[in-house]
Amino acid sequence: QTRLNIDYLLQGDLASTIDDGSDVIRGLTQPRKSLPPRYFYDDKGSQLFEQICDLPEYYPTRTEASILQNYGLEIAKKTGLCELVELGSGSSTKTRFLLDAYQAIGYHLRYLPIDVSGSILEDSAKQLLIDYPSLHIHGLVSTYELALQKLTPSPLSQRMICFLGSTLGNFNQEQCDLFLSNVTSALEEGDYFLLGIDLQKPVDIIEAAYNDSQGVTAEFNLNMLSHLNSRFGGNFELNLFKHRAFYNQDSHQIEMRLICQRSHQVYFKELELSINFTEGETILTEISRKFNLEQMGEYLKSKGLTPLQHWTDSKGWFGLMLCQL
Ligand code: AVJ
Repeated sequence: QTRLNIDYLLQGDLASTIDDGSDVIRGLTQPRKSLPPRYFYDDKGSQLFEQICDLPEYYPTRTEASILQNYGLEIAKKTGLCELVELGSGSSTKTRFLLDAYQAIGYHLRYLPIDVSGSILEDSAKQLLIDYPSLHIHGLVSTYELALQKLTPSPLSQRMICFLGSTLGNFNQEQCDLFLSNVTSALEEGDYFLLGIDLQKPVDIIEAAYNDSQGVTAEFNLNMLSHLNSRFGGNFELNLFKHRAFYNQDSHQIEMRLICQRSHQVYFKELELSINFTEGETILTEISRKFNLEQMGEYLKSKGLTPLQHWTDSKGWFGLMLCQL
């Protein structure tokens, strides 16, 4: 029995209905243009995101990592042996604190990392095999939606779906509702959901995290355009757009945009699509909502996920919530 399997769900027939660019067409033909954040994460974009995680201004990753390091064992003891499913696993760096904890108790884990970027998933899975000799890995290169549909019931143990890094913050309320119903469909009664959320805090701290002094976040934002160029035969010129991120205090969310610097047209060969841009027009590429632990607890409960316990850091900047179906 091999310890590593990777399925490429974005290459099959089923994938053609969700990876056909219809979301790009929809986003760019609206009066207020937007693009789905998942297009940040081609191989280059995943690398840039790793760089973001190390930036001095970008507090979420290291804050969440410290919580996982401090309370990983508590979580592992609480859930017992689990099959670990991780949505948006990326480099799986923070997840190692959980793997360490389960390993310390002596559990032989099955880990299912799910990510849209194949190269980062392959690289990190291979390294995990070396570092965790008893680990079995079944990776899925997939969107969350497709992966959650494809998950078969976990036969031998309970399952825990992990959604770290506050990626839930990328979803608006409607997308959040849909996402959580997909999550609960992939769980059975007694299974767990581990959620990491970035919490509300002073604006200057949040805005600095998305406007770093080295310009990595700007590069990450603009890279979505080169990804779309290569994926759909587009001719976006990156120097015709500028990065902007600001915190909307009414809706408690970072709004990240690309601002068009002069009027021009962009063409996507593979979509047979032309889009006009005017000077000053913006594309919304990401919202990153900042949450409140209590409200999130109520919301999760209303979705059938019972909050069991939550953990935070000394500043109360980031929250980790363990829920049970
Ligand atoms: C991976 C979605 C949690 O919203 O903070 C980082 C992505 N965007 N810098 C976030 C991101 C700009 C990140 N998430």
